[in-house]
Amino acid sequence: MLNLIVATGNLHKMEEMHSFLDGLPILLKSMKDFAKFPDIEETGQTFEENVKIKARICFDFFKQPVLADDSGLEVLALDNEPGVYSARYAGPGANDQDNNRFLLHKMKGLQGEKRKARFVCTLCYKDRQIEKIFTGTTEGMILEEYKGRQGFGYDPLFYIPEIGKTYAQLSTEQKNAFSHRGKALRKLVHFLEQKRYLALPES
Ligand code: ITT
Repeated sequence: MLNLIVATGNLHKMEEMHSFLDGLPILLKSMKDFAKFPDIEETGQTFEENVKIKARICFDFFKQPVLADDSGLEVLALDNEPGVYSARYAGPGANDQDNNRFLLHKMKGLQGEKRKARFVCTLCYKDRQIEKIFTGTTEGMILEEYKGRQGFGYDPLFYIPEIGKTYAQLSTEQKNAFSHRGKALRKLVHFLEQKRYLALPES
């Protein structure tokens, strides 16, 4: 069994990871399951810089294998905003609703192709020997109105033309099948299997 501490305070990310990794020999805990956990400041300019900061601080604190996730939305017509600022787009302390409203405001008047966006998820697995990055992206469009009630963050505005639904109209399992996070997690699992970290005990 691989014991993995996830360097996140975002319970929605945890739920998606739990659902994706269900049935594999991985015991997943959020760092917030522990009485003490490190305070992490995301000072990077890119998803990759930030995910490494999270993984390194968490690994140095717990000295156990860790997984970190840095993710966000990039809108083409907004020069890839909100990007690494996705969690705090409307300002410090902003919640999902504030951020969605602010995004709609910034995109007012933009039509058609100008509403193209993509979600990016960068994961970092780190243990004593290995530090490895996995990235997944999903292309979509930003709607002018909310659709769906599931998920979190920008999910009700992120529409995937391929399936005619927003992320928020999908169950966790369905979202994982299409999402940026699901794609990055698939690469992580493939890597861990190749390294035989997920080898089942011989019977
Ligand atoms: P941790 O740093 O503790 O993991 P966080 O929510 O602050 O949690 P990030 O810094 O990676 O995480 O910011 C990610 C933000 O991007 C998140 O708060 C959402 O606003 C957005 N986001 C990322 N993945 C998303 C998804 O699957 N659906 C909707 N919004 C998402």
